[in-house]
Amino acid sequence: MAQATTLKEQPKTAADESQELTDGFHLVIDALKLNGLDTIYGVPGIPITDLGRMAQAAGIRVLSFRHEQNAGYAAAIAGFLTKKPGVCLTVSAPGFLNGLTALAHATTNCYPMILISGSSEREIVDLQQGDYEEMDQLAVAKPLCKAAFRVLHAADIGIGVARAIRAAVSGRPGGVYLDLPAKLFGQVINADAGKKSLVKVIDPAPAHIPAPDAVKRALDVLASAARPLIILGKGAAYAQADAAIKTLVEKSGVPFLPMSMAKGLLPDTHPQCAGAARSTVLKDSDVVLMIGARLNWLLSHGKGKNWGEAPKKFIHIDIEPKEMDSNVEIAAPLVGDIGSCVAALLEGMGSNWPKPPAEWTNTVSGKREENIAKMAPRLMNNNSPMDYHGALGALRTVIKEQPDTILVNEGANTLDLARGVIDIYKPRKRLDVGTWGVMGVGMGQAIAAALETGNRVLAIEGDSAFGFCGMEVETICRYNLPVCIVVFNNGGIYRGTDVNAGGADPATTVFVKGARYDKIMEAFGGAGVQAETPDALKQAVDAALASGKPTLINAVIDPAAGSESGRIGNLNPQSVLRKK
Ligand SMILES: Cc1ncc(C[n+]2csc(CCOP(=O)(O)OP(=O)(O)O)c2C)c(N)n1
Ligand SMILES: [Mg+2]
Repeated sequence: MAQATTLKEQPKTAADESQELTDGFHLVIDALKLNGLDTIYGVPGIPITDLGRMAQAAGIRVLSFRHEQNAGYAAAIAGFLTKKPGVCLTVSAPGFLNGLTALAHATTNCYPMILISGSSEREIVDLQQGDYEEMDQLAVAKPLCKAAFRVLHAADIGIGVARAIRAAVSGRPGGVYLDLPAKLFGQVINADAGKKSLVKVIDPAPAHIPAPDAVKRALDVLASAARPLIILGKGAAYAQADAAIKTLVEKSGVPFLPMSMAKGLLPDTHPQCAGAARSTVLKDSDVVLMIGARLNWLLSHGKGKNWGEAPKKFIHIDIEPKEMDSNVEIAAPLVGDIGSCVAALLEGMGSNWPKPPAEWTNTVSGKREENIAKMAPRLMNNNSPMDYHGALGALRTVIKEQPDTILVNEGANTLDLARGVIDIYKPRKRLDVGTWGVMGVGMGQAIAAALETGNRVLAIEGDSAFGFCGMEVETICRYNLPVCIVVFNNGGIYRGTDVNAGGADPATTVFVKGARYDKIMEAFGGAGVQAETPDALKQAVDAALASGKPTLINAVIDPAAGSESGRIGNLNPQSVLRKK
């Protein structure tokens, strides 16, 4: 390892130094650039303010947020959208902790992300002598991410960044922590040695080719099905194997059910889409091919009453072997990357793969048409104040007319109902709360989506959800991003009608009545609109998307329209002592 020293120990002239020396700041920037990491989301402060400035000067896009958590969510979703690790940069202790929720969220959702955080003096931190923002950040991060590294010598920055990148994107992607102590940035080494120390990560996410006998087993199980089903998860969306997945679904003729963020891999209006017949296909299918979806709580763990009495056989495609049998027996595990697995299945299917029995596919499409017809009139109401269906009916038309728009969505009723109502037509055009159902991802995701794709963004936000990240409207205005936010303002969490049973304080789930979220956007030079009917809402969103100007629409929703916890009220524990 090259000897690292500080600048003042070098008996050289300034001219010599600038020609021959480099330092920790520049090596971090060079290492990121060498690996194509050209965007940083973060919040400046000691010890990383100059790193951000220098990175910006070196041509890296450095987006400054108002809170690290939002910067972290931006980095996480940038990872999902690009298959490159999204980078979040934070200051020590409190900034680091603010970013950590997003890192854990990235890991849970299998998004590649690197949280780079400055940290305080190791010697003082480890002796617990009370340094500025003292914290053993590496130890704190470790259990919450896929991998965690610390770099102590400038000559190791290249390797440290390379390890972080490979850990984030290879195998099952996830969050990686990279700890850079303040002292590292000023460490000086010979520029030539510095250059040689950088590592370009070759083939950061190597293909995992599935074993031929596993492919054959999977196809045998699929061929044996009378009532097959394909479930597409957000892993399938992440894989960017869109054409192969579409071919597999269409060639097999099997009904498919997209998980929330897999919507649009094939259009929700595709004749094989079983989104509107979810309960039927879960209950009555006999063979289920899972592609990049996990049998976690979102799929009732693959058992119980939602899955019906009929015995199931699962074929499971996942890059992580440990995922197999996590909840139920997997009849045909297919371990590999999704692109390789789908390609292998397609090859094995040959050219005349039999379609599933018409009795099954007709049952599924019959149910789907019935449910769509049932919902249709509710989506066309023009009530004021609006209910969810009226407002979402208008927004559904917006996405139908402008399917390249990226939809960001969070809330409870605002999330669950929008997921069902709004059809998505293209891959990776719906971004939401993910596996944890976390509130506050909206603005970070909207910012990263606009930045990474150049597309228009429509963020549909519950008023509570928006409150977790609302200050980033300033960020949206500052970078002049084409983001239109619609706040579904029902005056509360789930509903705005709750009453405190014990005193004068407001109930725990209600907010200020008649709040004007649109004024927040106006404060920073964006457009603010109050919309009281679905027609007015549609008009305002159309105008916002046409102008590309940051816009916030306060959509007035009937406070009594929602239900407790949206669609997952059953998860609330109940007191046996309280009659509801
Ligand atoms: C970080 C975090 N904190 C708290 C929650 C609990 N929670 C679930 S949904 C929700 C807000 C729902 O209200 P809103 O966004 O206004 O949607 P609505 O149902 O009113 O349309 C909250 C606080 C959560 N999911 N994530
Ligand atoms: Mg609400």
